[in-house]
Amino acid sequence: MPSPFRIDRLQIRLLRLPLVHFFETSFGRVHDRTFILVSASGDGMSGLGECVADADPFYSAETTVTAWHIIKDFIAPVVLGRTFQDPRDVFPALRQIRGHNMAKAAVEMAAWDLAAKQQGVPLQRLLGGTRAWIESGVSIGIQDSLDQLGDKIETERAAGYRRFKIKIKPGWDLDAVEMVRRRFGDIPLMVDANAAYTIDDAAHLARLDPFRLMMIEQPLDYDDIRDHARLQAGIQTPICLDESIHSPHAAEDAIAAGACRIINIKPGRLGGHAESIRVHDLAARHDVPVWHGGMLESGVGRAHNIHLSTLPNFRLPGDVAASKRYYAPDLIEPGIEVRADGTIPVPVGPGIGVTVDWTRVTAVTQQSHEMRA
Ligand code: OSB
Ligand code: MG
Repeated sequence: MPSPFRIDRLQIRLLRLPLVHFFETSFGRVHDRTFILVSASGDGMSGLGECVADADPFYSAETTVTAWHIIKDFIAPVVLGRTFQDPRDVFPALRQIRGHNMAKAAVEMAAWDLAAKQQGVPLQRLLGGTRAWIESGVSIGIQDSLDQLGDKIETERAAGYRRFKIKIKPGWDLDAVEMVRRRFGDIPLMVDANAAYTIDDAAHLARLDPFRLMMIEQPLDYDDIRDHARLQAGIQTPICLDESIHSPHAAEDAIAAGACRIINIKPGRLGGHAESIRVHDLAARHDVPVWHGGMLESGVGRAHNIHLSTLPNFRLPGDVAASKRYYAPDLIEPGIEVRADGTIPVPVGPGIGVTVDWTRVTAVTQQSHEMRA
């Protein structure tokens, strides 16, 4: 049962970490990630949250700079010195601030970690998750050649991953999928377009149907529901929405409209764990499976994602994979590892249950700001 906790100190740090391998989506290629790490303290303990906003407003409207501003000037004054009965009360307390879900989520998730640490229980216990492990899949970016894509899939298959997602865009779609099916047969395969198409591409996207993909993720615009419903009516491949699902309300609209058959949950996009649980529960009531997305998180955000992924309607392998695919070294020691059977064990310590390498954090910190009640 939740017990009250007070936040009397917030620290935000701007970090920059180089990626092990570049990551390319339909909106561009990145070689490193800049993000904000939030530390929320109370009663001598601290919780951590990671803000998934990027340096550029390409996946979402938020950026590291907007999130820094919103956390410092608007979220901190609301949460500092305040006693919360339950971490579920943090998101509603920020209701006056419109949007900025990624900024809110970073603070909200730090509050969940703090609350779980104060109670001495793993975060999954507070979230209502039960499984001791999660099923892991990989998201593979657009490569320089189809051969390079094939080789990447080969490597990830050998590592045991249970589902393969490839990024697509106009000009890198049918040929890529055809190559994967020819080279790897009937592996669990899906594609993610990150909003690269329009409804005028419906006939083109229908040509993916014969490849029996698990799903196509976010083919159309980031805030669209209506055209996704029209597209879904005309293709067999199930549509999964990512960018469009920014709230439980949006999820309800999407399900009601028939715009998707599967939902990708990212707590950063939704405003934190509490809102993610609401979307998870809503989807379960409609028999819509969910899976956990990823935002190239460091070990801190990754650990949060693992705990959330243990709720029962996370029925498909997610994008939560091993640290070493992204950062070497990661901010946590040891990093998140995937077992040979493609599963990741849930960290068992209090809170997110991972050990942060503070020397490493300090080495990659570009800016830091502390706020007290
Ligand atoms: O659309 O799921 C996405 C990464 C950055 C921004 C958006 C997305 C992604 C990924 C990578 O697909 C998921 C991961 O491996 O963390
Ligand atoms: Mg996506």
